[in-house]
Amino acid sequence: ALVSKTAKILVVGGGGTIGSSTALHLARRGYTDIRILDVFQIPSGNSAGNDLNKVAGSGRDGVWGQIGQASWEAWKNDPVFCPHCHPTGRIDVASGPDRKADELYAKYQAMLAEGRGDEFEWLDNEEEIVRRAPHLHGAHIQGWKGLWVRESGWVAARDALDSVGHECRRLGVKTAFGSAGTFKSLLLGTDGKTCTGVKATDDTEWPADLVVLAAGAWSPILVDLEGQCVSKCWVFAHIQLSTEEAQHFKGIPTMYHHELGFFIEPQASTGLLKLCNEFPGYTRMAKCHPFGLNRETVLSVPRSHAQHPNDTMPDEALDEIKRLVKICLPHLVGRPLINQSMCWCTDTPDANWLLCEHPRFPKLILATGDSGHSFNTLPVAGGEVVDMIEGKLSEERRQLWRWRPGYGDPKGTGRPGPAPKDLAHVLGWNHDSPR
Ligand code: FSA
Repeated sequence: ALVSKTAKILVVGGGGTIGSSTALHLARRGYTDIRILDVFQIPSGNSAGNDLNKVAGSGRDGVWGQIGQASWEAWKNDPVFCPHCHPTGRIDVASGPDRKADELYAKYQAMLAEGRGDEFEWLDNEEEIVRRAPHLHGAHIQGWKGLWVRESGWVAARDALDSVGHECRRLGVKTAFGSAGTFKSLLLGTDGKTCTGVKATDDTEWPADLVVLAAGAWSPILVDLEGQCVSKCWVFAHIQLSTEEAQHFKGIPTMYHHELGFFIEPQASTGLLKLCNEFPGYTRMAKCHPFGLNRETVLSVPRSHAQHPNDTMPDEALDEIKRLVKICLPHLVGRPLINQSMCWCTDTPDANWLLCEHPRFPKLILATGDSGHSFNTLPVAGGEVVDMIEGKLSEERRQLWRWRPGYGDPKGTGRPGPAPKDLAHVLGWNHDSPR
């Protein structure tokens, strides 16, 4: 293990998904001196996890399948998480027959071969889809194919993060927010490289034996990650449903379409239906100066909705959300799209986490590279980070999460399809201050 149970540990960006989970797992394993630093209290307004809901559940294969399964078990059974879990099932759909439909079918066959046939169902036509997803009655889904996934659904994201925050405080985790919690630089020891703490923007110095950088989309602009993470934003909007309308959607499975987007059962208490389009994300290239780089550089710099609530959304993204409504929920066409917002994630080229010690700054642990699939893992992500700190990762996982500049897809997208556009090149994105 890198440190003892009484070591002073800082979790930078600890108000978000990977950070709060790390603080929780450290506390549960008996570490006694943990402090979360973040711009905002948990659930941090800068976190993509500070959201009405997120897709969750198992259904992938390989290591991510194992992580998904462990996460889903915890979502269903761990008292910190289970009040926020909605096991409605999920349907992954394709406008097939196409490549995506073939891929889904191959996945179905693989699950059958593993003896997990009862967890999945192949939906070969519109009628079979509507039987699992009655709210798609009247939708324009002729010819569609789908895979129903039983061990899945959605989670009330903000509420779950809040729950982690409460549990952390109950277990004695300390916090600092605002300018005293906002990262300015690392503190280094007399050798000029060992990380010995963090300096905040108000110049508070927080000494530490170990620093975990879990700042999500902000990670690559705070500390030099040598191009391993590219931060991007994604878009969502809500439709306010009446009580009766929300009742009509009660218990519906999450629907995910790899090109059109996805939506989730509306929360009973608010009747808000969240809608997302699916696309490669937008960057926002701007000057910045990450710690550890001896000059300014240009990287994709996140711009938080919480700090810039008047920013608008690109027209094309709104059009795509309207297209999702038109195809899947035609009876809601024309309804106001409210609470329009963008949230920021950071992608690695191979879509695997970056969980390792920074090679140039011993005692600085990187816990980032979310790649869009970490919220699902909120109950276990931090356990993976602590396993890494304690030297308990399997060789396979140590390899997956390792420091790896230059590895993988040189476009740095971590996803198939076109490279992301920059916000500077799309219409309709207005913001209230100069870039
Ligand atoms: O399959 C899923 O777990 C949905 S991930 C949600 C999402 O909005 C992505 O669709 C998007 O591409 C990005 O990765 C952010 O997360």
